[in-house]
Amino acid sequence: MRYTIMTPEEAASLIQNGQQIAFSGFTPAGATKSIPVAIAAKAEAEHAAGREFKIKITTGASTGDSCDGVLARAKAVSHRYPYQTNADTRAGINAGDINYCDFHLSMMPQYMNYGFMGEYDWAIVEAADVSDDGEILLTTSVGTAPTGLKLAKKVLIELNEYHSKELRGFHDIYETANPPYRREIPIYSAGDRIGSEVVKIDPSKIAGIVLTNKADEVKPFKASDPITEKIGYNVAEFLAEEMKAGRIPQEFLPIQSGVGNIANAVLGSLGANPDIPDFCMYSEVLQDSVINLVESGRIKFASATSLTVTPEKIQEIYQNPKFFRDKIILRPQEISNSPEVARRIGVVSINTAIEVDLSGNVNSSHIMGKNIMNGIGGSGDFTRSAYLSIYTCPSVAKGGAISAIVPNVSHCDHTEHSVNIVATEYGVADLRGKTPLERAHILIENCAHPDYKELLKKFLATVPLGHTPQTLANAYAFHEAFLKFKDMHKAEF
Ligand code: 0RQ
Repeated sequence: MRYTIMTPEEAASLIQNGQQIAFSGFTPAGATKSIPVAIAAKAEAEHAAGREFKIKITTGASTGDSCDGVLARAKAVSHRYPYQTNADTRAGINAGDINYCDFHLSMMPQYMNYGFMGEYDWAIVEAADVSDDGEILLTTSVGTAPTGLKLAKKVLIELNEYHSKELRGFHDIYETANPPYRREIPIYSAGDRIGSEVVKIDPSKIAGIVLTNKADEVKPFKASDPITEKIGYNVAEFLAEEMKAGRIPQEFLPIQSGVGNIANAVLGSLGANPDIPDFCMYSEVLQDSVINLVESGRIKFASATSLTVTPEKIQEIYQNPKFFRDKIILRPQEISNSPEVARRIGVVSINTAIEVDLSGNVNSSHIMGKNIMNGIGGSGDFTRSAYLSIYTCPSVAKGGAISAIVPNVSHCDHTEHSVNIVATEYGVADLRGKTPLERAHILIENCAHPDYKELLKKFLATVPLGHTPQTLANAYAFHEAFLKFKDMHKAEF
């Protein structure tokens, strides 16, 4: 190999205070796991010596604890874009120590390309293989890695032998030109391949390679519980009814599904519903449930930007690459999440809400209007362009002290104009074509927890006449009650 093999510490010694780095990784598949640990140690040593040391970080989405976690704990991060799920990073953001900016994930590579993010000193990327002429075989995610590799002045690679070289053929690397030269993205069905199997860069940019052997830090799923199972069942029944009514074609439509336990349960229910035909995914993240359904033949094809699966599942894929290679495609996130493609192929989007208000506005990212949870992720990329946009959530959080159906969302990610369907364990609210007041009644009747129905109706009774059932004086009465008494039941109007 023509490249310099180095230790993580030698790689970290190249990184300077204030530099901007594009790391690979998406929820947290394909994230680097050795160099960031060494950068964090360097930061701690620099701080101990009384010197400043912080870096700016862009990733595809969340990374694992060996990237986001260690760097946050070492206070080594000045800026972080665009989505995270790490508890220490979240705490750093909410304490004002880390400057965070939350983007629609499809926009991240584009903002990098447009120059909106400034210059990239480094791309630090995990690979399964690197050729002497600069062909890089990515691992379990694509995310923003191709863009980072293109834009960065210098590149460091973690060559991770945990990942099989059989991944060749899973990726479809395609980059869009910047306007005014951009053409359509020529994807007309979820399985269309339009790019190359590898990322190609100038090999002279590769400053070094660190050899590793580490699994992705994908957390195991919580066992599904009766509430997530009921939400999944409700969504699957609703989609089956839509098909019977002729509003979804007999061929069915590609599904996008968010991350987490609810999303996993919804997919399990779709797979188990005999009235739903075998289907495709045009999504951003593929979790364990998708792999199970690919194996059983219920999912015919799955397109995404990351394979966020547990070590057991990735080993199943590596043991049978031939079976999976023509059923799974990993794309850059501006392609996996492209609103243009989602609108064209008619994606049914299913994402998770933190809270939904009586008009149908959805908050996916903030707690009590103030603290970030994770970020908007790709939910907005799909919701706004979906054939049918669905939001799911349990009707209450924190043991019932918080109602997910509130008079007014404390932060708005997806407006009433883009949200079609809301499903909780109690039922489904179909908001299509309904007035704001009709939506309020349907959400209370079909989705709210029985303990909150009367309170929500009481709120509605206080609103003055107008197009939207809202009153500024009481809009946040539920949230105020939680902040004051730790219980939304104590809301007063
Ligand atoms: O808190 O962890 O302390 O128990 O939020 O909630 O119910 O376990 O659900 O893991 O699916 O996460 C929206 C955050 C849901 C996630 C969100 C608390 C609750 C719990 C987690 P604990 P659950 P999930 C694809 C699409 C945005 C991005 C997106 C998300 C914790 O799905 O980040 O959709 N989505 N991207 O107790 C206070 C409320 C609450 C609340 C829940 N109303 N108030 N706390 N919680 N509701 C993925 C990507 O784009 C990469």
